[in-house]
Amino acid sequence: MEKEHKEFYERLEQKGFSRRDFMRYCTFLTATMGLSSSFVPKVAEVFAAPTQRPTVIWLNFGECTGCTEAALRTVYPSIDELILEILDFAYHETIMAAAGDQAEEQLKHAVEKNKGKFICVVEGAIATKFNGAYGKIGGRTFLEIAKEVCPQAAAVICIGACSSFGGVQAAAPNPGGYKSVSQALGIKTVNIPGCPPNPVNFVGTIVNYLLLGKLPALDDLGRPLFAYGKTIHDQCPRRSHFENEEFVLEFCSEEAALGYCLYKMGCRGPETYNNCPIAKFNDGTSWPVEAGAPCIGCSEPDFWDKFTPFFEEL
Ligand code: FSX
Ligand code: SF4
Ligand code: F3S
Repeated sequence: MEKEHKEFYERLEQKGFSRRDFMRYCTFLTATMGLSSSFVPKVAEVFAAPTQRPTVIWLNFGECTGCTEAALRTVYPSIDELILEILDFAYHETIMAAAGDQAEEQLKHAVEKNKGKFICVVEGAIATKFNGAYGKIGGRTFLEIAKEVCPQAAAVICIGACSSFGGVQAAAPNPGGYKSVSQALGIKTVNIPGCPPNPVNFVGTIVNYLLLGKLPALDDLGRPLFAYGKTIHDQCPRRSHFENEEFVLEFCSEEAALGYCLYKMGCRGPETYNNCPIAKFNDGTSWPVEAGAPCIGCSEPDFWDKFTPFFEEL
């Protein structure tokens, strides 16, 4: 165990993170997961001395790879890369060395070898019209690949708005008949929506699974309650301005500089469930409303259709 710890901290240092940065991250992660601070050492152990590293098969369908970028590269090197310490990636198009036929072989082999045990992470929506012709990899449709891989997994985790709810591909007029994974396959999935989602909510879901042996509690849209249990509006630091009817009516105005409420600039915080005000992005740097942009509701189903035109009060 001691040796493992030492090697872990050495690897961390090579990436530019001190033991202290790591403990800070574990404290933040534990709080985000809604666990008491007594869990911090246990959460640290999950990374520093993993007793299991579940196999992950990560599928990319109709999407922009923003979810992968958010999870692995926001600030390079990112502390979110710690996910690589606790998961064994058997297939991930962006980070694996194999390409072409070799990659396809790798996928087939990984599914066969880990049947019923692997975690399937899906990024992107699935085209369903015209036999799925709107999205193919290696000559096979997204739908074919998903049908072959997802039902064999121990759990299917949808990362991002696209796999969770369809995302921009499924926005009207949706010529390809794009659907979320659960709609396209008729299965239950754990959904981590956002465009892109906050990596900490993905990492929290995985750590919950490794630490407590189960997936976190979900809302009726499949979203972990620890992250999506409250609206943006209920956690927003600008909320008192909303109550006082102090609104920004124009970007770059005096009211904007004063940090007034963005409701009249189209903020969908009241309709949107997510933990952005608390978790923030890029290692806690900021989040849309803090940066002066209204929330566009990126973690809600059909937000492209439901919440556009953006930047206008509905
Ligand atoms: Fe979708 Fe992921 Fe939006 Fe992009 O890949 S959630 S388009 S930010 O990033 O799937
Ligand atoms: Fe609510 Fe948005 Fe105003 Fe914040 S900025 S208080 S989320 S309406
Ligand atoms: Fe998305 Fe709104 Fe958060 S736009 S990133 S849910 S503040």
